[in-house]
Amino acid sequence: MDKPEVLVMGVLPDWDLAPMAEHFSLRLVYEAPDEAAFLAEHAPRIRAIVTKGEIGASAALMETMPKLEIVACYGVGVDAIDLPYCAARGLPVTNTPDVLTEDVADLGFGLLLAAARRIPAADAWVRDGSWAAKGSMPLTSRVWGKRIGIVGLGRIGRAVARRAEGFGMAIGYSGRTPQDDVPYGFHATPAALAAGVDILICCAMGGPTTQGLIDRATLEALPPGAIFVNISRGSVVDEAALLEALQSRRIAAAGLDVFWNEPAIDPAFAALPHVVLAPHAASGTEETRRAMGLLMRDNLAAHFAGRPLPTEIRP
Ligand code: 8YV
Repeated sequence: MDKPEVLVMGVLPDWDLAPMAEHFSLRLVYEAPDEAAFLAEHAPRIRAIVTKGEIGASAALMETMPKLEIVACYGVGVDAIDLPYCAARGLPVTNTPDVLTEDVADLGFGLLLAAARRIPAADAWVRDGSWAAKGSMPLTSRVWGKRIGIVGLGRIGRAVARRAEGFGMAIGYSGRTPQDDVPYGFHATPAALAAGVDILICCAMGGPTTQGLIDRATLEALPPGAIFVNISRGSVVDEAALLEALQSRRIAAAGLDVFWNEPAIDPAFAALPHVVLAPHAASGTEETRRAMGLLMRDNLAAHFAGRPLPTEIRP
């Protein structure tokens, strides 16, 4: 019997592609010189889409695939997948929660430390001879003991909070509802949260319900000298307002892993020396990417074996 055809939307490591190729005919759209022609050729037979958090799957794409049975996401965030379309068509969608939580929180804290303590600038200070020529680098800003506000206290937000506890920080959060199993202060809106913190970190999921959640009012509510970190989705933040706040130095520093329009991000960010940038890499350790790939493949295997899906999204 022919192997089911699977459309792979974004680059995956060989340790995932090789075992998948044993069971599926893989159609790697990212290798196609002419994407439209490639899709037109293969779409009629595609039975599964494998995609990534930042790539997703549009209704227009899925519409061209009459045999599509499942969308498996290599990532926890499914905001770029048209979930209403999938629900209407009865297509299951799976993601890779939990396995990436701690690494994403690690990078959030890493970006915070790098931005506050100016670690990239410190590195440059040593390399370019400034240390020998000019002496000590300019003073930086403390992290431990500060007030941190977490926008979105889900799995990743909670992992950030656990790290913040270790840094002796006063922890507050905003979200849809107060959570009664945590000792942190709840604020109904990001703006209310922002007014009383030194550091604001965005951990909310992406999608229509959070688009622009961290708006101009939120950024203006931050006290002067605050630090902003984003490890969720660029869409959650009013990026024009963020750039203005950074350019005017109202926000003293930022650590950003996600942006609008990745990877062709607004070049204005690269001109800001007090911003530490990462290329949407928070889950990008070998250990976590192996676990994500395994979970994504487990979901595919379960589907084609008629077994319950390990991590299906419930819209
Ligand atoms: C990406 C992510 O999926 O999990 C998510 O939602 O955004 C990331 O983990 C990852 O970069 C794979 O490309």
